Amino acid sequence: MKKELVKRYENNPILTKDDIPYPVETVHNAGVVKYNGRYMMLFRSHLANGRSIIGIAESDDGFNFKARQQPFMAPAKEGAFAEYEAFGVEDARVVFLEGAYYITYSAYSAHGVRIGLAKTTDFELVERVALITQADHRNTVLFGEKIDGRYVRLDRPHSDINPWSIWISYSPDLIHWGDSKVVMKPAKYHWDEMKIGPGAPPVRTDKGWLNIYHGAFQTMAGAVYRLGAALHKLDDPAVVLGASDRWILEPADAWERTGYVPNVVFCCGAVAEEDGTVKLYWGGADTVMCAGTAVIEQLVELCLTGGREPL
Ligand code: BMA
Repeated sequence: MKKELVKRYENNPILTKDDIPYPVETVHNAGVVKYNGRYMMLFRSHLANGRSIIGIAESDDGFNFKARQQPFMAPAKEGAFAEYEAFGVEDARVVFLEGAYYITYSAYSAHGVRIGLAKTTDFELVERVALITQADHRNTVLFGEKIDGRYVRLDRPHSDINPWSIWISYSPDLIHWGDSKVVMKPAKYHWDEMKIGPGAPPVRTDKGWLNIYHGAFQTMAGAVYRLGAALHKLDDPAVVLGASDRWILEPADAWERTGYVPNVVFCCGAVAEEDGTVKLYWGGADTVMCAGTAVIEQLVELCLTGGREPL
């Protein structure tokens, strides 16, 4: 029998548009973090105009979520952010860092897509901090601690010469970023050959930072989005210690295979538990939210077994 690396929760999908108290078309690509022992989920929803907002749902067990009455983030109405969020806010990742919860999200506008950084301490008030990339960047995840005195992020710029790869950047203040360097590229004729991008904020393990990333493969029926795993060196995450040759999750359930965008599993959140497991959260077909559990040690071993060169 094929080894199941990610065990799907038996009652998937865990959140759908029918659970949301205001009109939305989809519920997907959510960042999840623990706050005061509870799980906070920041999920993306398409509105019926095709643009996205971010809602919030809460849970005691990480599987049964209840959405709040009001959205959490909608495009800013004034100031510098309004111009760059006019087409919507998408795919939030959230990480606890030095006493606050930082949210990186995609800000869409006529100028392209760039990354916004927002902050909350109570999941009631959310404060915009800065726009931290130019266009065309998406999928930016912050590490939950400073490394060698600097803040660190993985991100995913795009260019024709070097399509959709994973880069690393550093910052003294979370606002100004630089020293950027490519760390992982799509692999030729591999399940992730079309594009790759960071998924959940990296999970700290004793052997390295576990990076759950997404990869896309172009087929005659469109792209298939799957999840993979890579391990980055703890004190120098620009070094990829190993990357799994095989995917760890692919679209299989009916709600992952059909929906707003068919054949997509897309991860923006992972919560490491004290028992050595990690809860993974992914959008199914850009339509619903799903969850599953994996054993961290198994994912780490898979990365270290390697088989896929990072560059
Ligand atoms: C990517 C992003 C994600 C989405 C995925 C599949 O390019 O737009 O938000 O989940 O495509 O449609």
